[in-house]
Amino acid sequence: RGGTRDRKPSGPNAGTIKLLEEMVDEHILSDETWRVHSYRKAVATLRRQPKEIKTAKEAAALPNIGKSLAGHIEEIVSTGHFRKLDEIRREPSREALKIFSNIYGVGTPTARRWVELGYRTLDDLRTKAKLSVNQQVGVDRYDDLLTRIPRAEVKALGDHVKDVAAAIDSSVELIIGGSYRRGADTSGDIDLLITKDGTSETQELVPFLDKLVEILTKEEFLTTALASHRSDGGNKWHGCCVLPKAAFPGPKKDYRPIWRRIDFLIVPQTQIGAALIYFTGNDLFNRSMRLLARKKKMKLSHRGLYGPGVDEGKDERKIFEILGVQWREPHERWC
Ligand code: DCP
Ligand code: MG
Ligand code: MN
Repeated sequence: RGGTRDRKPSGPNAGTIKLLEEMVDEHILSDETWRVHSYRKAVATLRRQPKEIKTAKEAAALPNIGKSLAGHIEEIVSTGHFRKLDEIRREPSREALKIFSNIYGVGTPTARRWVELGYRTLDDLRTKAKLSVNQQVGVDRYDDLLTRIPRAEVKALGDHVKDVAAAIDSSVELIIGGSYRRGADTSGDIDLLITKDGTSETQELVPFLDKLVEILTKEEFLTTALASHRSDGGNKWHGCCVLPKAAFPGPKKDYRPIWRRIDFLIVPQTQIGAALIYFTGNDLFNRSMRLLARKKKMKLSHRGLYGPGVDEGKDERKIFEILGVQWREPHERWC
């Protein structure tokens, strides 16, 4: 979201790549899927070039760069500008489309519909639009939910939940997954996996999750629950939380009560290995692991790895082994 990238542009073509990637974001907003793909492929090619690509001719000779894109590359290098990008950005209502599509729980189709209905500001949405519960939170907490969470705060939030959890049931284990487990400096949200020794059914952990949410809500750590469209059978809880001032990992004068997105996921111990793989990601890494499983006539899900004579959910390392993939530490799973 918000045009975040895996890697900052670098190398001899960094300037060109930066503008092409900005155009990718504009094409995503306009739903120009085909252009999104062709620009991304061109960027990947440019990243691999050891020298600066200056002319359309040079560019067109490279793989995955067509004639018109090659022309744009020459324009960017020779003028420092990308006219088509400037034009798109000057379109009236472009700004509104950008703001709306950055709202938590709002996709580009909804953003576009609102723009077509004549809405231009968050205030327009507050007063005129029909908002779902999630969208209401997204609008009310627009800035909070767009702010990345520093690693130290993810840890502090996780530690707080762990303290409360231990008071309910000391044998329950909580693991922070997602981008935090991959070692990210900042995260978009907090993904907490909850498991317990000796459990084999999700149901066994439901009362614990209920209790945890109840207490954390009562003490106003959890500020709202959010509806989810991809929850299967009450094993997940989505919502927002706020770090208590006492737990703030910096000078207290810098403390602001910022709403953060938090996800809880209960996992029986028999599935924790597969769940850890899934909820550590990233999504591209997951996709390639699932693809590999299918190639080997197996099926990998967040519950386990299954196939003829194969049924492994508990052990993360064993799943790698059975798939024949060399073990990768979580911080090596960015793709
Ligand atoms: N995931 C996935 N496919 C999706 C969504 C999620 O495989 N479409 C998996 C991989 C993610 C994990 O779930 O790493 C957690 O999802 P998040 O959306 O929280 O993503 P991250 O934690 O990786 O990044 P962020 O820092 O933005 O939260
Ligand atoms: Mg996350
Ligand atoms: Mn998440």
